[in-house]
Amino acid sequence: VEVNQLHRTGYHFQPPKHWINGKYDTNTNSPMYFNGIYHLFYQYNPKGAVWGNIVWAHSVSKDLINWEALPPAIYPSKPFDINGTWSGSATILPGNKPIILYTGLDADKRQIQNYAVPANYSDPFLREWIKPDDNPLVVPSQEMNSSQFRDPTTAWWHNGHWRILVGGKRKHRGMAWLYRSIDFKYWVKAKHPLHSAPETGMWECPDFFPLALNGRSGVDTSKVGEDVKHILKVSLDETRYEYYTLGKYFTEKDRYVPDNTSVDGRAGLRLDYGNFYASKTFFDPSKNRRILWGWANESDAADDDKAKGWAGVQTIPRVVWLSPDAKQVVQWPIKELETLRGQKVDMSNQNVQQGQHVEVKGITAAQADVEVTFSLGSLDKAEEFDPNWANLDAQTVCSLRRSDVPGGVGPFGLLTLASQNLEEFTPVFFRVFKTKENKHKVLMCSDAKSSSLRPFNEKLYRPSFAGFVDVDLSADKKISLRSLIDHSVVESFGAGGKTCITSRVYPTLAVNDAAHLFVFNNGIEPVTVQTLTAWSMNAPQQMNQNLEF
Ligand code: DQQ
Repeated sequence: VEVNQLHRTGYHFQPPKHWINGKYDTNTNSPMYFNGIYHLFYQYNPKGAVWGNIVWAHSVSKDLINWEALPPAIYPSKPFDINGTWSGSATILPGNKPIILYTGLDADKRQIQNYAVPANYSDPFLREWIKPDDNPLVVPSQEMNSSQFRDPTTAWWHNGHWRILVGGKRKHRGMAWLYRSIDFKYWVKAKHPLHSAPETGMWECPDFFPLALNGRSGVDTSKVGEDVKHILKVSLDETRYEYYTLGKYFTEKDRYVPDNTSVDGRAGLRLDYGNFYASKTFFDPSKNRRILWGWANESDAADDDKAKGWAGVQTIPRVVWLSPDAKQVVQWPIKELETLRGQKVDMSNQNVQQGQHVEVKGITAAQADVEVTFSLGSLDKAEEFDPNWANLDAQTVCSLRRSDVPGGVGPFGLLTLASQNLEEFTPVFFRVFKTKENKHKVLMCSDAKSSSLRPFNEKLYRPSFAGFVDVDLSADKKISLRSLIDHSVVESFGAGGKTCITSRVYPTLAVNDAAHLFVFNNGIEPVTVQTLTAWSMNAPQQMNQNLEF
């Protein structure tokens, strides 16, 4: 078992050690801020190595980095949730009163929407939650499939009514069912869903929120008006990826219409092009920001998870805001993460020629934070973007042009979790293409294919995750990359957070002190590492030392 613990993360949120004799499905339920404390609720199986028995595990923190585990907040106990307490969201009601909406599975295994409230509002940690007997609040209507109706959102208030979305599907159409209430108790289904899209299947964990058109500050979930744009994010059950659209929320009709630059379905934008699912955002009024949190489940087999006694990590919380052109969301790890930075090394004006890799020495490369800016002399040698690829997604293009395939401008980037002689490595890199219209197209990849020497016949998912990066390199010919490396997870942020990719990997050689970090270039055009700073990352502390438990 010792070997398997090599992949346990050092600074990402995982359920605490003394609870690890089971399988953890840490799909985010509902992050929330209340009276100086952040709460994370997550889906957790306390009983065994397979998915099931889902309860709402509960952890609290003062800084979103150092966590303390509390007893589960919600677990099956009443007729309206006896078969399961599934995902949901928190809302802070007027008078500073938190309330949770969650999906219960009743005796007939119907998915119904319930509420829970704190037993004692003056307990700073809100340890105990009550599920009143007037539950459920919302049941599936005749037209609905009662096993495809779940994951209520945070409520927003407008013009005398509270509103929530519940995820669902009709035939193969993904649905964001809309409900309204005056008193938060009596809910009425709106005639039309807020939004829906064909051929997307069940919409799990919908999230609907506004972002300011100017600046990076977050706004309350109920904010509407000309100075915000709305985002609708959904998690697709069948394909296990998420996408989001940006659009306009027409409050009179209670309809959301995505912008024409923003599409539903397979070609949609993603908050993260890697292993990232069931994400949720919340507004943090203490720091005026909107924070996004996702779940990165395992890429190994169920037997591996049983052997290591745990599965699933939370990504580092990210601040989200709108790009200046309002065409996408931009993300960056919360500032508080920097308190874990330890030993630091720098590199500057380092030239990297085709075929070269340069080691970044002096940090714990298995547990690190790296920020780098690459500068390119010219884009002239960029290889042509094959017109046959026009309908391929970025991931497929990356699998055709991996980090060891030489190019014109790029591939260049980082080799993370690399063994000394590169038997194993997870490259995170850019490749610049030229299109027929003489425009540049930038591909960012985080490729798990070469991440582990474990045989390919083993059930280890090693995808070449990738996304395009919407940047114009022609002006300053620079692009930045940040990677959070943590034993079995690499979370990367391209071009200041325009394209984000999380990979889960399981190296056999590149572990602990035997893991290395390199900068590399496999393109004809030389690349300069203008600046690079890398830090060893410390482990967070158990918070009860500071929090007087
Ligand atoms: N898992 C939950 C559901 C949600 C899905 C059950 C997301 O509520 O739809 O644990 O992973």
